[in-house]
Amino acid sequence: LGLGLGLTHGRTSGGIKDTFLKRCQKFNDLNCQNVWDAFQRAYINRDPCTVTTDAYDPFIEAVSFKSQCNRGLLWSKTKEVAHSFSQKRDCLVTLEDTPLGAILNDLTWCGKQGSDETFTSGCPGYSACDNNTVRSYWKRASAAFADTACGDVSVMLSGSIQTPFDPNSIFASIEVKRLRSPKVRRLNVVLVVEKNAVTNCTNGSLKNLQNVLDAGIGYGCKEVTRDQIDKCSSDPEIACGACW
Ligand code: DVN
Repeated sequence: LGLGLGLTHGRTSGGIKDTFLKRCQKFNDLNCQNVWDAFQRAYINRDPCTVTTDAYDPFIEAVSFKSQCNRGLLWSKTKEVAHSFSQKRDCLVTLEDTPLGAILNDLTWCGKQGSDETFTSGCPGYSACDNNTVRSYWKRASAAFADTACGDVSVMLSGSIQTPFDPNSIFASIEVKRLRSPKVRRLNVVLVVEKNAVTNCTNGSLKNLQNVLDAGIGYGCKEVTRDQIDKCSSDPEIACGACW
């Protein structure tokens, strides 16, 4: 295993570049070699704990975004259910359905001082340091995605935890702050309640969410079961607006 793949020293730079380019090429309007070059410039030859969100600005610019009026779907602690819905129905779009999210979803990468390579193992863990190469990327990409939101925005939160609106999440600390009235009209919380639900739309953290929303942005919350979401994902006859 790993023979010929350059894995001996934790290097799979061929591997991640191939994955990156393959994913990128699905988006026809991108010059993927330029996009890869801009991406690499953020972290190459740097200590992997010193990559700031700003370092990704040139990459973000190279991958321009369409705005997502009335279709933006944010999520927090609901990664799997949010994507299972957005991948089947085109009425809601997550960051991971756009190039910035799709190209890097589930990948790990970092650089090293004195090297021009991309490493995919031996990188510091997500919470190991503030300016973590991968975490800084998701913060920056999430900010860019939230900036494109307009009209009605949806967010799937989890009813299986005590604090569905977690102040430490990217949703709370980055995305919500960038939703501005009047461009964004309303935030609709879809609180995903499974059999093990511990809370509902009266949850205290959701009160905090309403309090931090920009004045003028409307708010709604609905408790929706996983079954309802799955039914709607798999039945295109159900109008999206009637899903919940
Ligand atoms: O709205 C979404 C989307 O736009 C996104 O980029 O930001 C929002 C989701 O971020 P969030 O609000 O912080 O939600 P989560 O569920 O707390 O974390 C999101 C993701 O960050 C996780 O799914 C993790 O990705 P992974 O490991 O499944 O590829 C990652 N993450 C968070 N904490 C982590 C972590 N990865 C590793 N270790 C951790 N401690």
